[in-house]
Amino acid sequence: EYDTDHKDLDVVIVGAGFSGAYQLHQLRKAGFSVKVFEAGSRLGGTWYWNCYPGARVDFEYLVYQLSTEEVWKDWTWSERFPGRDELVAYFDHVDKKLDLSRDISFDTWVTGATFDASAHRWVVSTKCGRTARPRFLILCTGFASKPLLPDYPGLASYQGTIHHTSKWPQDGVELEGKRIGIIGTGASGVQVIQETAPVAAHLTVFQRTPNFAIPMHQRKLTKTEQVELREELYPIIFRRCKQTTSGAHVDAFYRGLLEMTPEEQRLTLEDFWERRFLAVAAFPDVYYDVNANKLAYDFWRDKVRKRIVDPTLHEKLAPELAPHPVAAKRLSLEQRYYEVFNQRNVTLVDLNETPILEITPKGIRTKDGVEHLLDVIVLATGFDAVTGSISQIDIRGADDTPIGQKWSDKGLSTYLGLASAGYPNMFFPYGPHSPGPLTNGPACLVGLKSEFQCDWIVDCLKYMRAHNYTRIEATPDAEAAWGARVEAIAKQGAWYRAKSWYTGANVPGKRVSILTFMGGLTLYSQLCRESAEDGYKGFILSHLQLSTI
Ligand code: NA7
Repeated sequence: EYDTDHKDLDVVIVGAGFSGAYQLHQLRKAGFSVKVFEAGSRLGGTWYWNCYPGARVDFEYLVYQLSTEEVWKDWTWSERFPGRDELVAYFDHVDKKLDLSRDISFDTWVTGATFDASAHRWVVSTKCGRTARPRFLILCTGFASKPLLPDYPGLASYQGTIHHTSKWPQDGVELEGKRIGIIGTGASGVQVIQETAPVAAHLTVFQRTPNFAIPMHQRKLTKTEQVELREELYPIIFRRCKQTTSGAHVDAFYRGLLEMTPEEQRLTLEDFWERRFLAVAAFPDVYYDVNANKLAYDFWRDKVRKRIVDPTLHEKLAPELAPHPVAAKRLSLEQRYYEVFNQRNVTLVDLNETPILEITPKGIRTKDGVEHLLDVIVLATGFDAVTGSISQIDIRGADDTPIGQKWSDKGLSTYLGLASAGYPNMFFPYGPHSPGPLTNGPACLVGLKSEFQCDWIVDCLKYMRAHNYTRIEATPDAEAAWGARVEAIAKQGAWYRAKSWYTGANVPGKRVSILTFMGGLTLYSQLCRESAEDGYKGFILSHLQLSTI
């Protein structure tokens, strides 16, 4: 039984965060009929779900927004790095300006999609029973929508309050005066630790690997920045975002550290630490050369140690030797994170010395026999990132293989980080093998000259409409070549030398391979454009009638 409304749809989009919202707007403008299925109750994607205390974007407001003029013209940000509530309010503004909600079905979790090769349509099913048969399926599911939950014994017996950061209750959790335990010190952990420490009766941080966090330099925006500079500056900034490797308005990379004299190194590192983008990771050789990486690490370690009063904590939070190279994991930005550990109500438990044995009804028991009594446990344990967002949906292509199975049996394979062979008429902006998760998200999705993903997809669909094509599918050869390119770029850097979500090594049992295109946005957009200009080279396009003969 198909929803009559949705019978002849051109496109179903899954997810209504930045990519889903923008994709919907652009496709509608191009005359396609589109519906969005969104699991949350409101627009915002990751910003709807991640409502834990302290959640905040770690890209600057200037670039972390849509460059669509009707949206930015009358929106005023308050802080340099906006918090979650401000981002959700921004999405309400986006919704109002672009009139998106009328085509979005909220509280609608997509369970599966199967490609009907006889009709060149997807059959999409949802938990609430809604179905649709669109020509195209666009997965705007983000890179962090499948939480990674630890499987400690006794988890179900815990009688206090326990939540993963990305599944935090929308109406909040009482934290004031509570004994709080936080497992995980990634980006989410750092933020929730900073926010919780001032209000907790006691905070226990369970750390496995120290975070190499760098200063956020957060501040309120001035009136001039908010209003007067907007008209003048934004168009320049947005144009600039399309020309940098990171999709931010400033070049992510400066000169190599090893090209400088020791004095120059020191002055430059100090300067970047105090005010610039990426701080110690802003130098290209940090990614490729162990000596440059060590210089950056030593500088970071010495800076951080100065902020921690108890010398026994130095080795835990900023060890003498780096446990993995700087920037092999995604950098986190902090605001007084290290000072938290100078507070009397905060304890750090090093899980390498005393691993967690079990969760008890009252708290967490570690290997030294201590039972840490806790009213609230926060699981800041991250995600089955990038591929997990897609493979958690039962997506079956032309030969009925679930995409998760294809990727776990044969390894991750995509073409241009946008499509996968065997899954026709399906695209995934901001997904596996694309630069998305490593760059400024909105810039990766929005292109002024159709360089980037969502606009590239709109152009592709327009091209197909103009030529009466009804099916597009990446070829296995193009996919193999893309995979080899993504792998070769990644191997030049340090990413395989840390266990992180960049490679899937953070998820027990997950096949380890680079999940993200590490070559930067400029190269990526050039390669996507070349395929399009060559009649979508690497894809096979066909007509329904021809293929059914
Ligand atoms: P991350 O960055 O993957 O961090 C997860 C943290 O949780 C990290 O410190 C992990 O330690 C720790 N972890 C994970 N599983 C366990 C178990 N079983 N026991 C103890 N500790 C554990 O996720 P975030 O949510 O912080 O950030 C994800 C991205 O979202 C981030 O990069 C931003 O781009 C936004 P580990 O380091 O693996 O030893």
